[in-house]
Amino acid sequence: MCATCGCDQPGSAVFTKVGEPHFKPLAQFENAHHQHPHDPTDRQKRKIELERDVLNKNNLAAKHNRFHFDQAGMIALNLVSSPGSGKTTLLEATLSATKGQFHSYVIEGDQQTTRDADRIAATGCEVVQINTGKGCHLDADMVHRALHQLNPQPNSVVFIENVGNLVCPAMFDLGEKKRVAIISVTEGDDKPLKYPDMFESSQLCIINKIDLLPYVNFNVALAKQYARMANPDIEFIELSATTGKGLNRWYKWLDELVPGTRQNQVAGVFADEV
Ligand SMILES: Nc1nc2c(ncn2[C@@H]2O[C@H](COP(=O)(O)OP(=O)(O)OP(=O)(O)O)[C@@H](O)[C@H]2O)c(=O)[nH]1
Ligand SMILES: [Mg+2]
Repeated sequence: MCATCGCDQPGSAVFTKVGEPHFKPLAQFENAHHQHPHDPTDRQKRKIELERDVLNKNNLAAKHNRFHFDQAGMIALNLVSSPGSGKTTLLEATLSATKGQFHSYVIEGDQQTTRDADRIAATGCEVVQINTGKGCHLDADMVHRALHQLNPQPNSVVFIENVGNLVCPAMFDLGEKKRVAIISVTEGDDKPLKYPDMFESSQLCIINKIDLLPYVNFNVALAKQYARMANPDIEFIELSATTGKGLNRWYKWLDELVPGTRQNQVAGVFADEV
């Protein structure tokens, strides 16, 4: 995938063969794979240094973004998940329910197409789509450039929908106030166990598509337990972005983050449950 976050580093991958009988290799092959030196070559070292530089550069750009967000009283949220967990659906519901109650802007990240940006624009919200091409994550500089196009007004909320990927976006700080990891019940309850970096770096975990719980094998308590192993402080909200169940908890969470902007005005949008 990308050469910047290290996911293409052969040295960083660990291969474990499970369930295979152990056997001793024939003596003549025993050292066959030890022909090359163990030290990384100069080329590899340069690549690792370059990647470290890229992350340092990203951290500086994220700091710059955060400074401007803070100065303007803006709240930036970085929505991360695997593809199809429901990021855009949740944003559509949120933007429609909160319309006129606080100013929102959206930055959309996808490899290709403006499909998500078109969906967001249909709600009446201003949106910029970033197509990352071969890239598998947004970085802080992309967000910075998108912000210059959006020019959001002070005291607004900027939702950033990251590229669907539970791995690489974890490494790239965008300058956001909070990172929101979304998993859906169709993905399996072991995702936080298998992709811990994302949950370790997120403050909120939304468990989406709970309307499908009767039909899938997903143990909510176990998923939470796995996420807490990565991050004991992580919060959870269970919801269905399509039926609206649980959305009030998400709106309350937003309210607490954005004091003074909504002031309970949205209470009643989904008055059937809190
Ligand atoms: N049943 C059910 N389906 C949902 C829910 N939320 C989203 N979906 C469906 O899941 C599919 C993917 O939703 P999206 O919102 O496009 O997911 P996404 O995370 O934005 O996807 P990418 O941008 O491709 O990563 C769509 O068919 C949605 O209608 C939900 O709460 N329940
Ligand atoms: Mg989307």
